Amino acid sequence: MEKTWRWFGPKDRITLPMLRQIGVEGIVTSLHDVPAGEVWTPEKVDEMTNFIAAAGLHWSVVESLPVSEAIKYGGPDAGRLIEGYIESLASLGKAGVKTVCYNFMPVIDWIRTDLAKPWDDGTSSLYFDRARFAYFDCRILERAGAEADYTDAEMEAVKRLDRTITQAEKDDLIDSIIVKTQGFVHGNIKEGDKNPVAIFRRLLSLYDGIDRDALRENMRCFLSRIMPVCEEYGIGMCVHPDDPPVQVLGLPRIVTSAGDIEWILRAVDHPSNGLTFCAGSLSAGAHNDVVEMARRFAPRVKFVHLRSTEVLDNGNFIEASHLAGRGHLIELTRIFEKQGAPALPMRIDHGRNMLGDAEGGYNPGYGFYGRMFALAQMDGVMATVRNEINNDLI
Ligand code: DNO
Repeated sequence: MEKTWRWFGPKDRITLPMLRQIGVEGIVTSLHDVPAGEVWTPEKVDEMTNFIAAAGLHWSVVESLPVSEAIKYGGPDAGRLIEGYIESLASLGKAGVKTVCYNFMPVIDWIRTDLAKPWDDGTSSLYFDRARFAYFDCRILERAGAEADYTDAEMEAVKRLDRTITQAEKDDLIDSIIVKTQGFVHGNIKEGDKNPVAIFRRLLSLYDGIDRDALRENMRCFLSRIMPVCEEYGIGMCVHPDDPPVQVLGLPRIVTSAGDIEWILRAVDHPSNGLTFCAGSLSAGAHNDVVEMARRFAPRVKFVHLRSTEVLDNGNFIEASHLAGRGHLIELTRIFEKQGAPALPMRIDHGRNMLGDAEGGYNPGYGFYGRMFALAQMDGVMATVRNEINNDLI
């Protein structure tokens, strides 16, 4: 696999020369200053390509070229927005940037309730706590019918939390769930937005009446329309699984399981319609056997996110060490290394906060030392696996 790194553009405190020093080979980025839904012009794309090339690296993967909400819920603007998406893909194709990661999650991208859950060793990591999420849904968002989506034990925990939670803790929960994790991934809500809960409620209402089938149809339509430009430039689209891979907040989610992925790959059965194998997202669902899924979908995988989780008995999940947990990254490395050339781009996803990462002002999950540490671990795994392959040991 090619060692890539998610870099947030020229304003990122982690610079390209720093990345070269730690062995990064390719860059994963987006045009973070272009608002979601606007066309990526050839000039803007070239500017980024040249900036990266000047540092002796190359733009390996786009993460993400965001899909506007109206495309997902099938609003009146969908046709025009898909045309714009096609233009952006053409700009990328002309510049030779040919792997494009995107997701099809309605309203909210990845979800965590805690951004710095302490570990015994003094580091911290992201965490998802079902009871705290239920609290947000039932008592802060006050979504109609929300209680029905949670177990009795979870609702008991919500009542207990209600007796002790302070306003500051509520604000922190809102911030973690719908603000801090969203803005930097081209999400709907950004830091500084006034009354994020009200904005969020309005966004949820756009999906009234849109169920899984309707969302699937809109995805099929989107993919069918963009395949010709992908074919023309040899672009591989790779959908990112839903994180966590479950239904949330009454919204349909359609990239949660092997069955969902199979549906997408068959709905538009074209080699350009592929998958981002995010082991972290997939492993957070106890229903997913990540190794089996990697074997099954490997031929259509175009990009790999190396991250692992541990799911607890109550369904909560924590980001595990990259060498442990349900992600089984060592086995995945064997599967993806055996694919041979061209090397699949992989990036370390979400490191632990360590050695000052927590105070570094980084986007949640994207500190420097934690990711560098995990990259070194996985680099060692990759070297070991390549040695096994080259010497016919596996
Ligand atoms: C979070 C990420 C996701 C991912 C997008 C891809 O850390 O894994 O936000 O980048 O969903 O579109």
